[in-house]
Amino acid sequence: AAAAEESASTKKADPKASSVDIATIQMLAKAQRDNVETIFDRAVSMKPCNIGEQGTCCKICSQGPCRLPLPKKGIEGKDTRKGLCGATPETIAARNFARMVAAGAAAHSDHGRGVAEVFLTAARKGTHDYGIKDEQKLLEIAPDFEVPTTVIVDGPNGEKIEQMRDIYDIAEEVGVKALGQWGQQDGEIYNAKRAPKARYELWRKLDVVPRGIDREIVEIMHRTHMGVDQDYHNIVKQCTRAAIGDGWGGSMIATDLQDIMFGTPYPTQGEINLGVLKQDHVNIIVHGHEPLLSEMIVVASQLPDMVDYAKSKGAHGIVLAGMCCTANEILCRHGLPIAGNYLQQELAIVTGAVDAMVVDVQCIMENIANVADCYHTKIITTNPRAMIESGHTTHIEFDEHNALEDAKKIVKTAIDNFPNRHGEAMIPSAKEKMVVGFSYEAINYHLGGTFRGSYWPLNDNIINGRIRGIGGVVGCNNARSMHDSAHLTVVKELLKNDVIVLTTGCNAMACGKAGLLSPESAKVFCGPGLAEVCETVGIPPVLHMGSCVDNSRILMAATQVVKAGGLGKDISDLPAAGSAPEWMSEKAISIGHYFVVSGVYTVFGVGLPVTGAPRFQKHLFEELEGIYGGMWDMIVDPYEHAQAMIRHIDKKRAALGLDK
Ligand code: XCC
Repeated sequence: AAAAEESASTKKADPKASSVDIATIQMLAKAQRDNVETIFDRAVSMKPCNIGEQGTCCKICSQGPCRLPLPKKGIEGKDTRKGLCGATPETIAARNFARMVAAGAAAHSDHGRGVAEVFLTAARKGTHDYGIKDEQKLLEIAPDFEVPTTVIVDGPNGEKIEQMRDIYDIAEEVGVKALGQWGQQDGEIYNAKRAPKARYELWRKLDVVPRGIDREIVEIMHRTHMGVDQDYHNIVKQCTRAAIGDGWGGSMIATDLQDIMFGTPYPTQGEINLGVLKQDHVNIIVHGHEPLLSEMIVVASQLPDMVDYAKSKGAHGIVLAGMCCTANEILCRHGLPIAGNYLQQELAIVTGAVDAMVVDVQCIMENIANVADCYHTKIITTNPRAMIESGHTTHIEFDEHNALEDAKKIVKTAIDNFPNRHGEAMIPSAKEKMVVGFSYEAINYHLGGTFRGSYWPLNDNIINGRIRGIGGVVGCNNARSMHDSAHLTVVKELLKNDVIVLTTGCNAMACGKAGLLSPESAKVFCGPGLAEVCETVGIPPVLHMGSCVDNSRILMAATQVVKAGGLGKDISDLPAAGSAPEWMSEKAISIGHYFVVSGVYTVFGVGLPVTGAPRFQKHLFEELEGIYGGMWDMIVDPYEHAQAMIRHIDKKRAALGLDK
């Protein structure tokens, strides 16, 4: 057994078969030369569990785990599989699915809660480090929270005058009401009404408008406890409440309040890939998700005394680069470089050039501590929710009330580590330029105030067929799937067929590395209609809208398209489809579900843990269309995946009477 273990752990991934990204291939080869094991190697040594993959392993009580794989010869006649308590494969798979929605919604929403708390502190002027940067956005969202922006006062002659309220008073009231959305027990979350009227009314009719963000997540945990909800339709209904509470609730509040505090993204230039690191600079990578931390590290790393301190240690300056969604946050707001997406986190350390990797929450692989141990990199954890049990990480807790000072301490720790590099680092030369920062406000602005404006009439171009439809392609990397490959195949196939792509998360980074986020790429990759539109307006054919909580921007963009008119009354009428070709995290499941119940046909790659429960799968993949107008699908082959999206787009075009 020991020998088998030995040989399993010494299996190595083939770098060229692991990624389409040259920097990743080079660093994976270096890791292997350096005898450093990465996720790519473990993926070839460890095979996933077949029953878990099907979604039919139940371990919610201690009488199991009950394992209900599909019989090899398929189901003949009645499906008699059941767990000890009698749970059907449908109940088991639906409960497992629901728990993924709960975890995903919890992750995004807890992020949003943290933002709302800091926002409220800033509104009450309880911190010097955060303030109100985008007043316009605050004024735009205040009415959604039923917060008045003006007040009526008596004029000098007794007449009534309408006056603007103090911006910090408005902010405080918005902050209190936003924060209240988590603990609300009854009624409806405010943002549900932001959806197109038809969608909101459908949700009301179906009784799925979330009462409060936390409540719906807790209720999933209760319903999926042993012996509670045993009807997969009813379990999915609760998934719907929690997922809407994520997309239109916690995530949307996170996006909005971050924009107000740190600025709403507008198109800006940036650079991506491991080539952004510099040999003669202190390199700091901020990795994770919450911009509360990274925004302050941006400020701290640019302070003259910090730069001077770096120089005193022999460096020429400081490079601050991002990884995962933290990267998207600081890229879209400040144009700061991105080192890479999820599967590149270990490899950034393998360069030997990263003096500190600063992490907060989500998508942080535990193995970065082991990899860092082989080089000089300091892993700095910062969030009390996310520590790594290792002798080799440093915890510098980030307290928002003392934000800048904490950030300076973190930057100083990185600088102090610069002289400890083990000789010459090896930094790949690959890096790519990109244009990013397409918030829906930015898109609106570029359209001259409306999607049907004269500058960039998106709706008109969809109606006249130059643009065939809209694809939202988002989500993670997955070590079970060649790094970035499915992302790029899906996106390129959509572009070739005149489908404009909105992107966030690790897909956005894959597109950036492949040059798809530059306006020049339109003439190389797009069909003639889309190329013409992109060239006229000067935009890339793939619009980078931000991080994964910013999928809420895609919901709002879709809503704006509906409201601009000419393409039906609801999101489900639009010639649009969603995709996550390389998903891996539970957050992706919550995102997928809120897109589906917002009316979007949503295709996942890699695999979905529902295949062992055929009736549950049918409910998600077919029956939901009759209820919500959107449904799930899973297609591993990326070409077929894109073709299915295009077929759906064409179906919607036909229903709208276009292309006649
Ligand atoms: Fe997935 Fe969200 Fe993480 Fe990238 S970073 S791996 S969740 S796409 Ni957001």
